[in-house]
Amino acid sequence: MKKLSVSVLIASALTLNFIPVGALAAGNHHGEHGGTTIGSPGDPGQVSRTIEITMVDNRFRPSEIEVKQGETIRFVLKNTGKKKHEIMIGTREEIDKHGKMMKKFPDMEHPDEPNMITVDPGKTRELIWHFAEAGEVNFACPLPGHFKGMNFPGMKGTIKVEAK
Ligand SMILES: [Cu+2]
Repeated sequence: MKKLSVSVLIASALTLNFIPVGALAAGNHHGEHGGTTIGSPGDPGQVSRTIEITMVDNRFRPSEIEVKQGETIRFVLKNTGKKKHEIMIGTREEIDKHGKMMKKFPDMEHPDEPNMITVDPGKTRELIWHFAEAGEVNFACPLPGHFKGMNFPGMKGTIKVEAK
């Protein structure tokens, strides 16, 4: 029974964490926040181009990516490492917040989110994202040990969104 209560706690932590990410993205999309916006989940029928990213233990290659405002990118994530990796697209703050939660619950499994997927070793998966506004969007693998925070070296990267 003890195990059950731990799962419930983790499930609540997840729900609490994921709601603000979606809410923030939606808010930005409607221009309510100004400043940096991460964009929104992309429509597979509107893909402008494909960018391949390789996940190794523990880096993204490449880690610096450039896109143009308005583009919808199909990211093809190939995990050539021996460990499971994730990619989370977000602002620096969102990623750091999620990384801290992962440290508290290192063994948790979570379902895919529009801005976050897990890729098992040897597997390739896709994430489609629309970049609505110019600026900087960040990504990272928030798993403990892979990433210490956006201000530290680790499994993270930057997407520069060039103005139209
Ligand atoms: Cu990783």
